[in-house]
This record gives sequence, C-alpha cells and structure tokens, in this order.
Amino acid sequence: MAIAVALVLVAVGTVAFHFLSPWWWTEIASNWGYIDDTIVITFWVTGVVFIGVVLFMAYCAYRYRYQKGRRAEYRPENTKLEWWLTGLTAAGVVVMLTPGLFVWKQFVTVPEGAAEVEVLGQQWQWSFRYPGKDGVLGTSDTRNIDDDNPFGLNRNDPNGRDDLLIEGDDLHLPIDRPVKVLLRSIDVLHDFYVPEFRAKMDMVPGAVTYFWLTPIRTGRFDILCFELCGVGHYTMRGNVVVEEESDFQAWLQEQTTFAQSLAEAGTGAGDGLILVSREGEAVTAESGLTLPDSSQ
Ligand SMILES: [Cu+2]
Repeated sequence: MAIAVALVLVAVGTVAFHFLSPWWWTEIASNWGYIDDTIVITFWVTGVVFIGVVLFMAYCAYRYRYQKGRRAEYRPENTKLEWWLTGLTAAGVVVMLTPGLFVWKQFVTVPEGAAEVEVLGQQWQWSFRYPGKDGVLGTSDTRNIDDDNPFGLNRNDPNGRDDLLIEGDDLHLPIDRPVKVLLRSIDVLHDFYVPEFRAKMDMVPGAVTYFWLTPIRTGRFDILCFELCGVGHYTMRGNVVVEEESDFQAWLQEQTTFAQSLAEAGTGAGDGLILVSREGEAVTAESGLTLPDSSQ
C-alpha cells in the first residue's frame, strides 16, 4: 500500500514540478519556435506514457499485494495485448518524430539571400568573420594559420582581402534578417550554441558546418560551447548582440579587414606574397589600408 501511494505521489509531483518549475526556456530570440514546438510534443507524449506506466505500477502494487493463500497466475502470452502495446508504441514514436522531420527540412534549407557570417572556434575562444563589401568570404585553410593570420585565410584570394575579422569582441547580427552561420574549428570538436536562438551545431576540424536563423529580438545573449572540448571548455564563452540594421552597419564600419590587419602586421606585401585584386592587379599594402566604402 505504501509503495502504491509513493508511486502516485511520484506521478503527481512530477507533473506539478513540470508546470510550476521556475527553470524553463529562456525567451526565444530567433525564428526557431518550431524547435520548441517539437520539444513540447515530445514532453506530452513521454509525459502521458510516464504517468500511465507509473499509475499502472501503483495499481498493480495495490491490486496484487501479498495476501495469505493468494496464488500467482501464470499467463505467458497475450497476443491481443501485445498488438495493442506495439501499435500504441509505434503511434507514440511517429507522433514524436514526424514533426522533427519537417523542422529539420527547414533547418537545412537556407533561405536565398541569407547573409553569411563565419564563426571560428578554437580552444577556448570564439572569433568571427564577415564577408566584407563584396559579400563573399575568402577561402581559408588551417595550414595558413600563423601569428599574423589567425583565421588561416588564403592571402592570395581577393575575396578574402575585405573580410572583416572580429577577435576578442562580440558577434553582431542585424534583427529580422536571415543569416547563414558557417562554423569552422581549427583544433578539436566544438559546438556553437546560443540558447535564445535554440539552433546549435557541431564544429568539426577540417569541415565547414552551418545552420541558419533569423534573429527576432534585439539584445545581448551568451554564446556557449556545447561540446566538451578540453579543460578550458567551461570558459569558452562569448556574446552575440542582435541590433537594429543601422546600429549593425555602424558597428561593421569600425571593423578591421584582413588586408588592413596584414598591413598593420607588416606582412601584406613584404614577404614575397602577392595580393591580387578582383580585377587581377597586384595590390600594395597601401591600398589595403583603404576602408571599405560605406556608400556602396
Ligand atoms: Cu569548445
């Protein structure tokens, strides 16, 4: 009897905790409300099953409790019951998984015209790269990485010269514009996660993974690494600032291009590498100092 009461209390207490708990999702800041919806569906299905199983156990513990002289009944097969249980389990799995397939389709279908931004993960910090005014990220390779070129950009790729490099600062995104986030790691597995965006993705050395989102709320949010990536994993934090388009553009104008950072390091044209502009002309370190034209 005591066991049966304890089981009923477990079921009731769990449901009460679920609805009264102060620990719930942070307010969403992206278009991925669908991801919340699929989790809520999973909560409902697993919740109904959990309550059903626990209450059934309570019933059995009470109904078939020990009584002197009572004998156990041996019933090895019940085909009808097994069909019912198989059918209900299959239905529960279908209800849980089907919405996820639709959400996944959207998740991997990047809208046309989405802006691109690259996130670079390394033990144990985040860096970011924007494509600059040509709208194209230059090619990169971890073999190019050195003190003057921490992103490993290809110095001979004209598309990379105007790329804006953000180190030791926040990631900025404009509100209401779809953005494709390209993810690169230069050492071990990391995972770029902003809880308010819901979406997250592993970063795999040697590959470029991605996801996309549309920020729907301005604010400053934490970036977490969601993959245990070494002893400093817990310090791998950053911030993303979602702001109005005009604030974003103003911030963008203040950032340093790859060409500028090379020129400042004195390695722009002086080490035998020739920088080539889009038109195919050699570019000097001087012209690399020109700021991107904000009127374009
Ligand atoms: Cu990490």
